[in-house]
Amino acid sequence: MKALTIHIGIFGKTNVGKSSLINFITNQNVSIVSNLPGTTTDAVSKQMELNPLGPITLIDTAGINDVSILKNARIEKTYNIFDSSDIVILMCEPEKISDFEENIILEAKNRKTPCIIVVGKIDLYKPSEMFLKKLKKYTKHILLFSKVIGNRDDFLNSLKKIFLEVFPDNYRENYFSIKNIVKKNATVVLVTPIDLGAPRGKIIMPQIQTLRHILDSNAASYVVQDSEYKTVLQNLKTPPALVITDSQVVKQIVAKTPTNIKLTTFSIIYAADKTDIVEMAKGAAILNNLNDNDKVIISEACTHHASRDDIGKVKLPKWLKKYSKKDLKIKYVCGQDYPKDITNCKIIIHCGGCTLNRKSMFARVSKAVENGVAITNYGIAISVFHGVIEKVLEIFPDALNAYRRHLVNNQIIRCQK
Ligand SMILES: Nc1nc2c(ncn2[C@@H]2O[C@H](COP(=O)(O)OP(=O)(O)OP(=O)(O)O)[C@@H](O)[C@H]2O)c(=O)[nH]1
Ligand code: SF4
Ligand SMILES: [Mg+2]
Repeated sequence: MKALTIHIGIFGKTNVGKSSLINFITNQNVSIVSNLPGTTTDAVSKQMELNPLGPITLIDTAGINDVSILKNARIEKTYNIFDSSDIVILMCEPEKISDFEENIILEAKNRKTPCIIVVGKIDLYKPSEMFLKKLKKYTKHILLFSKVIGNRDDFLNSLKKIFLEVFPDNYRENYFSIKNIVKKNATVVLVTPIDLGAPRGKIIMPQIQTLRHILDSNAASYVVQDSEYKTVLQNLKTPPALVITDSQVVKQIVAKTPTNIKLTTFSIIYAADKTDIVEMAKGAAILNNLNDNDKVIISEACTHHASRDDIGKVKLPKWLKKYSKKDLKIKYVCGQDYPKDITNCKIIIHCGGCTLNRKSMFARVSKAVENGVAITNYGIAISVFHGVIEKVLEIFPDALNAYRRHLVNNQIIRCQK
């Protein structure tokens, strides 16, 4: 799945050879190449396997110095790709580096994204030593490229070497791992109700990924619907190390679970794996302190046709109003429409973002934090609404403490007013 691949964005002025580069790397005609500046108008992405790194997604962008009428829209779209890129490839031609390229390097730096500079068209012009020395001030990762005289294997090997430097084997070490909680041979019960919202014949992505992580921990999973949960629990000889439930039935599942058994939700596990769980927990504290006319954004990362009991459009607004007892201004956004101006917003409640990669989710969280706006996710918010947040965050003490601390802060602020 695209969201789980390493994203590599290719940026640069029009006509420098970005599309030629993606075609060269993939050995396919993924993007149209022409000598007309502004040929690539919408970003084109292509997945490929680059072993031992695994699957990667290459994204060819529109040249950011596009002079057409649609310039601004294209530039905005291209800038959005910065947010999802795990690596930025800046393409330029020999001897041509200006404020424009420096700005791309700066955008990457601001996002702590590693940058590779690819100097193209070297069959036409040979880059001078002075020029290469200048580039080294920006990054140590510099590659020379020509689609005419270049050897694909050599180029891919050099590229791979850089990718492996940036993403060493242990690069996921700092990410949350279910292994921290579930040890070898332990049992985990997963509660996945098959309700109206469940896709026909499928298990949703956060549940599949959780299953995979449990397998990686050499532990065993029981996957049950909420209706069978109690029986399964009673039949187990030893209590499970952990119960992970769909957020929508969390209240019922907590009620059916002995207090000594650890319990959380798929959304919370997903938030820990994919984004900043502490920030999300902190953000959720605001749900206890909403006032009339506060603006709340419910944000979903993909578009879908809402069902009668759609979580984002129907259930969440209902729970939110009931819990806060306030007259809130709730705005629903989806897909790429993460609102630019969020300054007047009190809290963003975001979906799990299973179609977004980790970098994009972090970018969304950072944008909220930079603007002083609280952010949380569906699962955490639902657990607040159902009064089980302390239980489901128990296995993430830092997140639980952040929630409690922020709750106290909110209450102090409220008292001082
Ligand atoms: N000689 C030579 N020509 C190249 C090389 N790479 C690209 N070109 C040519 O440069 C022109 C622009 O190439 P593209 O790959 O379309 O450039 P782009 O950066 O994607 O351009 P936009 O989509 O307009 O932003 C085309 O005519 C290519 O054939 C190269 O390594 N050597
Ligand atoms: S991206 Fe968000 S809204 Fe879309 S399926 Fe995943 S969690 Fe649900
Ligand atoms: Mg192009």
